[in-house]
Amino acid sequence: MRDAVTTLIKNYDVAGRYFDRNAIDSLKSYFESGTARVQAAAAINSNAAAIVKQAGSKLFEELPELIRPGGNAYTTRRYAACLRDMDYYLRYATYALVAGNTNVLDERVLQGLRETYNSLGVPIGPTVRGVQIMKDIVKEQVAAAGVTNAAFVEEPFDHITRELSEQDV
Ligand SMILES: CCC1=C(C)/C(=C/C2=NC(=C\c3[nH]c(/C=C4\NC(=O)[C@H](C)[C@H]4CC)c(C)c3CCC(=O)O)/C(CCC(=O)O)=C2C)NC1=O
Repeated sequence: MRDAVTTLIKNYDVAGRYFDRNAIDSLKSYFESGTARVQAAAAINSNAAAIVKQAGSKLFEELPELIRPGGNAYTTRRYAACLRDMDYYLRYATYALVAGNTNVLDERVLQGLRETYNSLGVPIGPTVRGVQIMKDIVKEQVAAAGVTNAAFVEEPFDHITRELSEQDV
């Protein structure tokens, strides 16, 4: 599992080079956004259950067929599994936010996920929509907590969306 700093060190070490101007700039920007990243994570943590619940309600309102007979989130067990997945995405997104790097998502969440979803018939499109809805709620919450310049909040959610949507080659 890597973060913004260890990733940079790894890349420069492989080349046997001292940090150059680009490296210093990216380190600066990571550390300058550090407090805001931690504040954003704190704002998410204290509202996590509500964020997941709200995102789920909005998703099922938009796509009610998911929770009707024949829908993948139909039955209490599958409904709960769906919200649990959303909770995983949110929790790991906060780790990635603090790390300034999406590697933790690749290693702990996304690896093999598409195959699992495909074998269980979990629809990817609606899952992606759920993640996007959650991103919007998170952005509102983080802004409401007074964190400015929080554009970095989008990154982990967009990464999940991108990786899940990726077509097999
Ligand atoms: C921490 C990393 C991690 C992830 C990401 C994860 C996902 C994950 N989601 C699963 C199931 C599931 N995932 C969903 C999710 C949904 N169905 C829908 O219609 C919606 C679109 C969507 C919610 C947004 C559902 C309904 C199941 C149960 C499917 C089934 O058993 O038939 C399963 C199969 C095993 C199980 O049911 O627990 C896994 C492994 N597990 C992990 O350990």
